[in-house]
Amino acid sequence: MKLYYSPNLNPRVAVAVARHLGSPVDYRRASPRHPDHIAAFRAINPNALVPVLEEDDGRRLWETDAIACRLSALAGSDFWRRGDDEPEMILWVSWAAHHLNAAAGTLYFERLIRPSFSDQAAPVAVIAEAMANVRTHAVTLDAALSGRTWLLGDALSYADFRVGTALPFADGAGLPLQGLENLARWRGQLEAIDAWRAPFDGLD
Ligand SMILES: N[C@@H](CCC(=O)N[C@@H](CS)C(=O)NCC(=O)O)C(=O)O
Repeated sequence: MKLYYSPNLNPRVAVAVARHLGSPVDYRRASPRHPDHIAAFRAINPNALVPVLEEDDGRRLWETDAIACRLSALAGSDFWRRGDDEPEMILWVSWAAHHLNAAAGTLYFERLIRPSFSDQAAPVAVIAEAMANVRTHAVTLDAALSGRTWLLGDALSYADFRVGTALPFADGAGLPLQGLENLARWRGQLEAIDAWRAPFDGLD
């Protein structure tokens, strides 16, 4: 089973999930958007993006959430919750995609990725809107974490990894997280997990 990845936002989460679960994957570093690779990579993922999980029977999954769901099932783990806790986990996975990570992803792109291929300054209005949105969603997250160890209560779940997607890049992307104590405490808990803090250790 192969996991195609790059060091960026979403594949970082997929690699962290595989490491956390001890999944028996062969990690394959990829540059799907490189002009020399994009056409060939579209045969692996028509979106030319990573992560992609390729199973030994040739089945492929793209999308970080689908990969986390599959790896958790293969590991026999409840990291991807089933049963009564599943709707609340999906709440956070969906909220992260549509709200927090959408806004944080804009800052990640404009401040960390754009400078690697363009010397044009990031658009001021885009940055201002993303900053305001990240702050709003970070305050929501901080309040939700009050009195809870992890997002679903006492035990870590995929919701924590998915909502935390942008946190490893928070300093470089300038995410406005100041003064949010519950969020800071939870971020520290994530950082204490080897698979989260250093998912690429020992990989190319
Ligand atoms: N919705 C997809 C997004 C995947 C995506 O945007 N991947 C980006 C990195 S964050 C990518 O492959 N960029 C090219 C690269 O990293 O080389 C997911 O959640 O997995």
